[in-house]
Parts: sequence; structure tokens; C-alpha cells
Amino acid sequence: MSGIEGKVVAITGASSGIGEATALLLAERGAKIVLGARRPERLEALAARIEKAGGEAAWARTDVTRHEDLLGLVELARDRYGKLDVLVSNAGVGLISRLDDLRVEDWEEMIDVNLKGVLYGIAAALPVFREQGFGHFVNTVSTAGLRIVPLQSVYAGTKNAVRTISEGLRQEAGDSLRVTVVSPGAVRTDFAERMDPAVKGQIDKLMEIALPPDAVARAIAFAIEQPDGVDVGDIVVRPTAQG
Ligand code: NJP
Repeated sequence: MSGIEGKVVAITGASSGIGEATALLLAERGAKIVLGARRPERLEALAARIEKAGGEAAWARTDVTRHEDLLGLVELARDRYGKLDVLVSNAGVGLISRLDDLRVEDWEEMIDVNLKGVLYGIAAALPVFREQGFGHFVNTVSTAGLRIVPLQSVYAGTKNAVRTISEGLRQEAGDSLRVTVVSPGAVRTDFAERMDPAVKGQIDKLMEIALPPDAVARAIAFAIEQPDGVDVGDIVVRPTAQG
């Protein structure tokens, strides 16, 4: 199958930003969307918005730090729509700081959400993709992993771990599963909201040139809509003005 119409796409981190924009775009193009994040009221409202526009959406409260929640999200896709074509592992947190600040809990949260959350997604979807004989992993990583700068080393480390695992997954996947990593640059979302005010200045500057989230959604849609035999491996989408 090629194209987006009729595909069942589960998205983590679907309650805002890039995940939300991706859900709206793919639903508009005829995909059935399974929304996951921790804020149910936002997922419910987004599903209602998609349905009102003539699309199809289901949702489940999903904390990606819990393996069982990812199993539940994949199960919901199969129960409701009979299959899962794509898992977009997009949930992420960017609690950036200097290593000297020793914000060990923030490091752990980034590892739990950005890295283990993606692994739990692989653990939930891979057996299903194997059984079906088709499936596509799309993992949101970051330009922070391509151009390493101060304050972002742990964040970039989690994203580059996902980049590495995704390439290994691609090589192990064989000829029927696809694996894509998407590296956004600065994107105008809620992403910086939880950042320490002391470091937020660096990000606020970037936000002045940031892209709207649907620019990344279009890149994800591009990877998904390719024919089965075309695996778009790595996409970088950053503002033209980003250094
Ligand atoms: O940010 P935001 P983005 N379990 O804050 C969810 C990467 N990125 O759209 O759980 C499940 O609007 C959270 O949902 P909730 C970034 O690293 C961004 O920009 O309800 N979900 C929300 O839906 C991330 O991987 C930029 O709070 C959890 C979503 O994650 C992806 O883009 C640059 C969760 C975050 O949405 C989307 O981020 C870049 C959990 N435990 C990479 N914790 C950028 N914006 O500039 C959080 O290079 N979420």
C-alpha cells in the first residue's frame, strides 16, 4: 500500500505541538489516527476536532515511560481499526541545563521519555509489525543531535541514542518494515515551557525564527506516503535561518 489514505497511525506526544499537527494533517489526508499522551482532555478534544472534520480518531491516555501504556496504545489501534501501519514516537521533553547544574532528575526524565519511551514503542509495535508483515516506525529526534551545543548534551544524547537505535532497527527490520527518523530544528510549540528560566533565553532566541509545527508534520507525511519499497531514512527540517 502506498499513500496515507486508510493507514492506521498511532502518535505519541499527540496532545500538542508536532504530534498534534501531525495528527491533524494525516487525518485530513485520510489516515485513522490513534492519539497518545498524558493529558486526556487534550486528546479527547483533538479526537473530536478530527471527527468533526470528517476524520477518524481514537485516543488513550499514554505515558511513554510505562511499557504497558505503549502496549495499550498499539492494542487500541488493532482493536479499533484492525491493524497498525505506523507508530510515530514523538513524545519528548527538553529539560536543558549545564551539566555543572547536576539536574540528575531532569537527565533521568529525558532518558525515560525520549529514549526509553521510544524503546517501549518498538517493544509494543515490532511484534505486531512482524505478524502483519508490514509497519513503519517514525521517531522524532532533533537537530540538537546534529550540531552539539552547550546545555543540550543530555537532551542531544537521548536523541542520538534514538538515532542509533533506529538505524540498527532499520538494518534488522528486513525488507518489509520501514524506519524513519525526523530531526526538527526550532519549532514553535510548548516545548520550551518547562525549561529553566536561566537557560530559556537561548531557546527564546531560536523561537523567534521557529517553524510552525505543521512544517514537521509535512515531513512525516512525506515519509509515510511513499510506496512500501521506499524507506525515507532521515529527514532534517529546520528554519532556513537556523545556524
Ligand atoms: O513539544 P510539545 P514538541 N508520556 O511540548 C508529550 C522534538 N523536538 O511538539 O503527555 C507521553 O508541544 C506531551 O504530552 P503530555 C521533541 O524533543 C522539538 O515540540 O500530554 N507523552 C506533548 O504532547 C519531541 O520529541 C523541537 O504532556 C509525553 C509532547 O510530548 C517532539 O519534537 C526541536 C510524555 C511534547 O509536545 C515533539 O515536541 C527539536 C510522557 N511521559 C525536537 N512527556 C522544538 N519544538 O523546537 C511528554 O529539535 N509528552
